Amino acid sequence: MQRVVTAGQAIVDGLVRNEVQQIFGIPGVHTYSLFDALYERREELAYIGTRHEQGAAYMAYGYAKASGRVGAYTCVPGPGVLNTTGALCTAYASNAPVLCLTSEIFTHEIKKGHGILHELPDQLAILKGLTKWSARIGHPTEAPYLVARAFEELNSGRRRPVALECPWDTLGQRALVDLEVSARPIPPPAPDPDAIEQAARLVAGAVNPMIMVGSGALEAGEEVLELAELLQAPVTAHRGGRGIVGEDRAFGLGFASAFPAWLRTDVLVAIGTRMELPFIRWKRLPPGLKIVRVDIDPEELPRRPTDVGIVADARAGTRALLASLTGKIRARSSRESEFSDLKARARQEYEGVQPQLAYLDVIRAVLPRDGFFVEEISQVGFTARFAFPVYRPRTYVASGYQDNLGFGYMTSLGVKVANPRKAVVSINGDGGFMFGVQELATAVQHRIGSVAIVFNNRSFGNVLRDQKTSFDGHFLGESLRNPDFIKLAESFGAAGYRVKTPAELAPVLERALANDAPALIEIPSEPGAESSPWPFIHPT
Ligand SMILES: Cc1ncc(C[n+]2csc(CCOP(=O)(O)OP(=O)(O)O)c2C)c(N)n1
Ligand SMILES: [Mg+2]
Repeated sequence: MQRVVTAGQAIVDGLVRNEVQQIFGIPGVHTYSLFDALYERREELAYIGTRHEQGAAYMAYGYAKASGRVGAYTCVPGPGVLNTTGALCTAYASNAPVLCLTSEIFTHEIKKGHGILHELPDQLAILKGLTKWSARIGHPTEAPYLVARAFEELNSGRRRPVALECPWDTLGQRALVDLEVSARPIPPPAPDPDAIEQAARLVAGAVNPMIMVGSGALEAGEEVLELAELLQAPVTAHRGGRGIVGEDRAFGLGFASAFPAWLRTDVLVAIGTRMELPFIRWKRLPPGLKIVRVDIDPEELPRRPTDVGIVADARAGTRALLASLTGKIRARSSRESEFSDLKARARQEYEGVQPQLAYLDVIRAVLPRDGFFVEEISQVGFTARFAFPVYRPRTYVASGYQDNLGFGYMTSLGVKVANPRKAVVSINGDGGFMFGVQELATAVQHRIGSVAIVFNNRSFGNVLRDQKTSFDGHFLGESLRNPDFIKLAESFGAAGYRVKTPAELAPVLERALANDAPALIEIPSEPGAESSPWPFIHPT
């Protein structure tokens, strides 16, 4: 179908064709033609305006992480797009399909250095350095092809963010454009039969196998569980893979529970994971360990020692491994009671991580099984990684290896937009929450009922502990003088609650979730009062 349209209209048409239903953003003079096109298609593609570009990008990130659908945002070039770089590197770090849509200065001004509004020396180079793929749309006729290409990148292989920029003049330029261009993602490679055979032989001979999953295995829950049952192997995950096998099931183990089993592991089956746990957190490999990996990204495999690497989609690769194991493996006796002992022992060991654990227990008890939990870089967040059981894939939202303070509240709004009927809780430190506090206004304006719990210890608590224990109490930059969080929430039009004990939290959280409206629950405490979660993340 050929029509005379602006590049802005062609881009928006491409988004709609690729089933984008939601976009977050902030407009500006460079993107007016894009916004006019969004206005035309507002029934098909909903728009949520945020109070800072980082909010838009984190909401797109949360939307993508929680749903598996593409999370899209738009912003002006220069400072606008730079404001989103923290979220872009987070999406890159956690394999989230995020689309950044921005503009550029006038085409004839690019790289001239005249000092034009929002000019950067080389914006496209910055975008390319932060994404899987980025391109400039130089003419309206290119728009459908480059939008399709963006979706090919978003939906092929390892899912990571992409960016498109279209100069101010081009966005409003009209041309006869062929709009009917479909994205054709590259199909994943079929698992190599020789590699599968080799892997199956290793796995069949394992006495103490372990399965580790990352966000690459989010869609492979059924296959992973089947493999776990066949091998009687524990399944563990660090962040992105949590809930693929529910941690309330016999085979799903939080990483603190899995650690003692790790020390005896002879074959690791790692599916869709960089293996951060063994190589960066646990920092030791059991003697004689063999590693079998399934990963869609061929560049990922050589980064770590790998005995058998299978380049495949997690589902197809695991399915092929299962098929090859039939006949090679005899029924194994149940190890379920061993796994529940491991869980009970770990729980006993980390019982002392207080008061974080007591609060997390309450949140777990109140949050429905399919509710979402958005962590933060905080005392409660670190504890949650091993002590907050996750039951379903995608319901535990983290920031991947960036661990970037402040992502949580803004991300939780995107999670809620993608799942309007599900409960969404974000747990924030007082420090991290203030990174995105302005998005309380977005939550109220657009009725996004995510509940923010703010643990207010009047400090960057983690910094405080490190300066106390490792730098002789040379405190600098750790202490925070905060606003009154209740008044703050209320001034935005959100509900504000203050609770002082885990017991008080339960009814308040229940109420806040039942109201399904923006809410902030402050939990005050004294600086430095939390016990350290770190021994369970980096065990010695
Ligand atoms: C973007 C970014 N800036 C700074 C840091 C360093 N950092 C890690 S934890 C932390 C303190 C967090 O304080 P708060 O949110 O109040 O949580 P608490 O540790 O007090 O529970 C800081 C500053 C970071 N991880 N990311
Ligand atoms: Mg704090």
